Amino acid sequence: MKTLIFATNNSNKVTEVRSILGEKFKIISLAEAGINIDIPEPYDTLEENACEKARVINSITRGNCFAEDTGLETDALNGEPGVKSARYAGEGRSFEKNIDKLLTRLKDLENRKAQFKTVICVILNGEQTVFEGICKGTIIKERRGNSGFGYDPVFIPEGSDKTFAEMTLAEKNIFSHRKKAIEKLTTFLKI
Ligand code: ITT
Repeated sequence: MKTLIFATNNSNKVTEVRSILGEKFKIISLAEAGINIDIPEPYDTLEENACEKARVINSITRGNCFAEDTGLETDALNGEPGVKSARYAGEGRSFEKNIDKLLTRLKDLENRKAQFKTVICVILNGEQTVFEGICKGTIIKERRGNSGFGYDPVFIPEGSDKTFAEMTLAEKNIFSHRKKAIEKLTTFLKI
């Protein structure tokens, strides 16, 4: 079985990607690789940040790896929180405070359309390639559900009436931005 290091400190992402890949290939998280660093996300685009994370880990391990950067983009707020999704309400990176801020900013606005966008950057034998996955949907006014992470309790994907937080992982994977990006990665890796 092929193995790849997943350059993330977000254990929810690791769980989701493993559930998407099944037995196709083995993911090694940073914790499992014994790497304990806060990977920088200094740029204004998801692609640049995903590639920065992958490059940092590639330069430490000298091995094949991938990273992803994900953002929630709302129409009414011109793409906010976007690339700042993790730190929307400040450096504490609190999922709860981020949702509170989003709901406050969208209060009284009629257009609730939004999309999740995941950009994956893989470095294979020193070469960098990028893939994207998008999931369109709407932001509801109050939280529903306890599964998932981040903005899942307020996001309903197109084609469903449940929030991501009301779904099992398998259900989320039917719609998910991350699933779409990972499928492109597996096609590229021919596995
Ligand atoms: P790494 O950089 O270590 O991978 P992170 O949590 O900082 O972890 P991002 O920079 O991609 O990852 O942050 C995106 C934020 O967007 C994340 O912290 C969540 O709040 C949110 N997010 C990402 N994917 C999500 C998903 O599938 N469902 C809900 N919220 C999500």
